[in-house]
Amino acid sequence: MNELSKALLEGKRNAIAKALSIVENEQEGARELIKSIMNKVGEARTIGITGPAGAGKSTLIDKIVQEYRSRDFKVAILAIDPTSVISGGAILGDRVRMMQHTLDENIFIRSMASRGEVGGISKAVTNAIRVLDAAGFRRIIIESVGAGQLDAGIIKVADVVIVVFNPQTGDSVQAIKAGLTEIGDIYVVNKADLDGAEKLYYDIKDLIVDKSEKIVLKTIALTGEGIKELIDNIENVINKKHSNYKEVEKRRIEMEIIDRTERIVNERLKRIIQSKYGKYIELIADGKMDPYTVSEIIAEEILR
Ligand SMILES: Nc1nc2c(ncn2[C@@H]2O[C@H](COP(=O)(O)OP(=O)(O)O)[C@@H](O)[C@H]2O)c(=O)[nH]1
Ligand SMILES: [Mg+2]
Repeated sequence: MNELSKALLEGKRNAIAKALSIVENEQEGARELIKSIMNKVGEARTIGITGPAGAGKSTLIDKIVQEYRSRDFKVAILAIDPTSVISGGAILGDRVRMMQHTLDENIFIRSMASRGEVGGISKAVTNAIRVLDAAGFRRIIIESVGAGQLDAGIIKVADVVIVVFNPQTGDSVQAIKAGLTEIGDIYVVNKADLDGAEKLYYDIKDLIVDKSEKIVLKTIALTGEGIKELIDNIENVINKKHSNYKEVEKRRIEMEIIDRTERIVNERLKRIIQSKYGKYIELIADGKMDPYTVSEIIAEEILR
């Protein structure tokens, strides 16, 4: 085990930051790092928070972090920036930003650029979670804006998914469009202090798919109202999944391995076809063979 892994396991902040950069950019050393911490992970649980911009996710996360700290959890936040241009600070709530500058060793905040690539970001987030897990963080909050496909990739790595709405912007209609009513374990109608919150609450209850398992709550992130109940519900979901957590984890690892293997194989495949199968390409171009047959022949030969 090298210096970096050691310092990471001790929870040293600069080591955490460095390790996150390495895995985020798949830099040299990423493999060694992950390899050296794989037997030190498995305790952290992840909470994905998504929903339209302006719903109050960052404000809510400020309060969630405070509540978790009062329950003595080490908490980390990964803020996924879908545009990748805004700096990290801009998408985080004020309180969290302030907390980052306090000396609380038990809070760690990081923003990650998504670069608009679904596979890339889920891989980076998966490894970032491992890094934070190894550093001793037990709850990891992932904030991302509810933006369709990209979001779905991020959500797959979360143990609990929270979808946040607010009554100001006709969220219920937007929610269906973005598929947000399918992915949550917990739905939060935030800004319950504003007009329309009650109506939105019932709308969401109607809209969500698979109602039996779903929880709908109201919060006022500004004042912290409803936060304790929210955390209680998050912990309930975590405990329910906990009994067969290994199975949950195995399914995720399976997806991760398929994704990584696919990439390696695709790269090789391209080169093999370009170097070895030019004759078939010509035959197709000359109208002497068809692409279906050629692809099957090539696949048979390569996989044999
Ligand atoms: N009235 C009211 N405003 C809120 C509440 N929660 C957040 N806001 C405000 O909504 C705006 C967007 O909040 P933010 O947390 O940045 O939303 P995000 O884009 O989902 O992260 C900010 O001006 C917040 O102060 C709430 O419970 N009630
Ligand atoms: Mg935000």
